[in-house]
Amino acid sequence: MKIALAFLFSFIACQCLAQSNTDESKVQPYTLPDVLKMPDGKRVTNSREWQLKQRPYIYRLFEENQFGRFPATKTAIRFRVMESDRNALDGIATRKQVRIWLHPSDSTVYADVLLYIPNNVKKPPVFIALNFSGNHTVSTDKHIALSTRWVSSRAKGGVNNRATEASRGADTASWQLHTLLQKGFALATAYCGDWETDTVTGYQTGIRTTMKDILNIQPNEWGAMGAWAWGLSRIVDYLQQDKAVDARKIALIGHSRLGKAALWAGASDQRIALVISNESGEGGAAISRRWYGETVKIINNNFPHWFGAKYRTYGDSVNTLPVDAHMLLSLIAPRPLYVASAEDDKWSDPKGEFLSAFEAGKVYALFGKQGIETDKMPEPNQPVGETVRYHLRTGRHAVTVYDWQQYLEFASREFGK
Ligand code: GTR
Repeated sequence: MKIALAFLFSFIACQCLAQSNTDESKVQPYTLPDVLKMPDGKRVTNSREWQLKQRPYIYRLFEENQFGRFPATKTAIRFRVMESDRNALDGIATRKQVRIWLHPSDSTVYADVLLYIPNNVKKPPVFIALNFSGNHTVSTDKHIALSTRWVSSRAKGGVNNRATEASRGADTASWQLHTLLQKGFALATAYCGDWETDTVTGYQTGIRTTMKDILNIQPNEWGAMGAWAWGLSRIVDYLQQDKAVDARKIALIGHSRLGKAALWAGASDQRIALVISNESGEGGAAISRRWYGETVKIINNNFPHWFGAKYRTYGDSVNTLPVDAHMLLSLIAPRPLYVASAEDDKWSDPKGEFLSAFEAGKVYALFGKQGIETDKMPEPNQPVGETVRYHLRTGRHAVTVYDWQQYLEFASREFGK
């Protein structure tokens, strides 16, 4: 009888986790892993213990259980400025299109970075970000090279999974390039598909295959999130030797799936000085243990190529996952972190994103930094917090003018501009 009941309950739990819930009253109580509890049972009491012991321990837990291994092998990238113009966008910025070759001998393995630098600021801070469908979607600037790679069939102007002239500027609303430049920031962006196209078989032609011998890692030891995060680190490599920008002030922003990749990049590469997660949801900023919106099971069913193999085994047993989103956010500490949600974007679980940002404050406190003051969810369009900041915007899943206003203000303050 007992066995039958246990079976019935676990069957019901499995069914639930395969479905999505957007009713807050159905969220069951859960216990988050204690981010400060060390493997020997003692609690971290200061920032030194965190940096030397706990941080590396938690980082490894994420490699083992969620993202897969992040290649530690260093590679010497080569790059060339393929095109530049000091008079771009009616003279307000310098545009550079830089090709980064990743492989020491195979010249077909490269990524293209589009860079805009405001002309009226000396060594500006720089936003870095991956884009969803090619650099040419970021601005209507007709000098941006059209990506020749595979693009999603949902990409505007795409024909047979390739960009066309009609794809130019398809995503300008998400970037607010002019405002960013006017506020004195540079932008460096690359197409996520330059590292790995976002399909189940994308790894076969992406860096997880082409770089496997160089990086000493097999394709199944990591996922697309890892490949994208690793790619962001290569953009940082490039920026570190471009004297036109201040590479000590790199702010990384990622939206949705690229927000998950941004958090993993920020955790993996501490040269990134500030991280912004825009509606990254499940596998990003949202607490997995809450049964709300997308679940571990759903995300791995729909996108089996995104994470490491072990993550796929937790679909029916999320409570046994040794990590949760608040621990991922904690890996950004003490660097400034902004987490944002949108009211209508229930799939990303706004409350779960808020609660993990709140929880991460415990680690920021070790450094004397203030996170979010209370665990009471703020009203829409009322940002809260200091070094960890959060807002719930009204509206849908997107990056909007409102979001950029907050991020630019935050980065200006944190970078002392
Ligand atoms: C959804 C996915 C989310 C989110 C989103 C996006 O289909 O379930 O995790 O990443 O895509 O990237 O827009």
